[in-house]
Amino acid sequence: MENKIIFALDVYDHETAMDLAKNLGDKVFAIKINWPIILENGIGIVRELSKYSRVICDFKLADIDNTNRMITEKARDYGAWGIISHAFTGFKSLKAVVDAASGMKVFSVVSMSQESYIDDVTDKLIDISKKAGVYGLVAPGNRPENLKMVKELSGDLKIISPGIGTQGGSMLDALMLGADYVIIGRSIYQSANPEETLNTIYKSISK
Ligand code: O7M
Repeated sequence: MENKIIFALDVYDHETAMDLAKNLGDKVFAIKINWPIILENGIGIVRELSKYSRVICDFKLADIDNTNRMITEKARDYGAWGIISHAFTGFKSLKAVVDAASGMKVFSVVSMSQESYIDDVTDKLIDISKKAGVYGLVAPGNRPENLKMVKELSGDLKIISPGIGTQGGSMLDALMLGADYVIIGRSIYQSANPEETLNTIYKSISK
């Protein structure tokens, strides 16, 4: 059960980030970074982290097509493996991400780990995600009904699931319900020994 974890590296500090990446990078499927680390360190951190793992830029793009395109091109130029976009801004915006990605994997958010207004339109968001040609969907690992519904409608798209550990979801349940990878942040990087925590998680899952 190796490499089913996407590690959410939501820290500010450069040294902490690089240490975590060096120690855990080859034991996870990818490292996901979000605005906190980029705002502190700049976009160059994508290239630095890419030495240790695939890097997914979780920018949750939610703008018009042109702005989405410009941001996607930057992530690609700095070596990101994947990028995450919202889908609720519509087909044109999402398609702009897919078109600009050229080789990067695009994931779209169709359901969140906390209740939100997109809950009402998850089926439509999956539909436009398919039409736009994304590689995968983001659906919550801590809301089984939502994840189940996304799995039923997802076809052959990959599913990545946050909400595990600190937010209450179980990795095993999420994988059983159809997640291809789970996204885990705090319960790893806030633990006393992140490497050991990761090993313990993998051991408990493989049983
Ligand atoms: O394990 P955590 O709770 O410390 O971190 C979860 C990560 O997943 C964190 O980076 C969030 O921004 C992200 N996330 C959610 O928690 N909920 C969502 O609905 C969606 C995401 C996400 O990754 O979207 C791509």
